Amino acid sequence: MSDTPYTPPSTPLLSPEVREALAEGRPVVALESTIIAHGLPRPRNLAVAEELETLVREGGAVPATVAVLDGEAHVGLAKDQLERIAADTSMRKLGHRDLAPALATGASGATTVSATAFLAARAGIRVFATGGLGGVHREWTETQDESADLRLLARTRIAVVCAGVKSILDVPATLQRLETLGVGVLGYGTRYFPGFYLASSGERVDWTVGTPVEVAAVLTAQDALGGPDAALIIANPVPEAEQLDPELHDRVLAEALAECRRQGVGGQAVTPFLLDHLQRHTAGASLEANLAAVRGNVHLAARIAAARTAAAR
Ligand code: PSU
Ligand code: MN
Repeated sequence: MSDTPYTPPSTPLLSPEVREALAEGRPVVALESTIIAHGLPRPRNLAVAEELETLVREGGAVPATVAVLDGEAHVGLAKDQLERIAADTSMRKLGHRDLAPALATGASGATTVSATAFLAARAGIRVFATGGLGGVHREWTETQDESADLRLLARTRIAVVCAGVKSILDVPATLQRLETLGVGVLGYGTRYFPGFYLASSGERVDWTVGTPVEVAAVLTAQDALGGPDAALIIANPVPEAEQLDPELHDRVLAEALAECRRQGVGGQAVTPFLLDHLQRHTAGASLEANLAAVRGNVHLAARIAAARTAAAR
């Protein structure tokens, strides 16, 4: 870094399409990029990234994929920018605490749920779709590994459509932490919290909704209350027909956790390591379940965003 004073860019940069849609009060859905750069194998990741944007459009909203490129935070990517995120193996993984150093040093990276939610909310986007949130890891008592996603969501008013939290985590502990942090959780068409690769984690949720209009009403109520400035999680299960076989899931996950411990993988590398291990040891079946979940979430998020803007008119 040089001695010249740092001049902040007007951040984040909105793509022309996203800027226009927001200015006109049209529905917009934020998408994260870590799943593209670090959660899915190349070259399939690019096809998926493009498919997710198409699904948002089919659901009646404008997609806004978020990433940092050459020190600029982008909300809404052009085709070549999306291609770069998918192809460039040097893309970093950026949580919200990494944004300032990335901007100041001209770095490029994919944004996690925490960085994406932060930038999207700052841009004025109210709905965000992802696969599974980060959370409290199973080894928490030894490592204190808890995803930065949770605390950021505790102070960001955005609706996050997800298939629960990744099943590699301690799900009951994560739900407990969400309660402590005051983050609302709605089951979409279910009384159980989804299990990411599995339709159910076996844990109950307190609130169940059944339509995008009902979700939009909760967002409206949150706005009318003037708070809390916390996220609302819309937990949308993967269809049972597309879930991973639960026995296969439990067996391979146990192996993945043991291997992670044996190799001493830590910090930011833990989540990509576990997801990759599951993919390889289920012959890709975990990948298909992951994708089915993400597709469903993205499509539902678009319908929620559309219902919300329709209600505002
Ligand atoms: N969901 C997926 N695949 C992923 C992730 C989520 O289906 O790769 C990413 C998200 O970006 C999430 C991150 O924010 O994993 C959590 O990483 P960590 O546990 O290091 O905070
Ligand atoms: Mn972590």
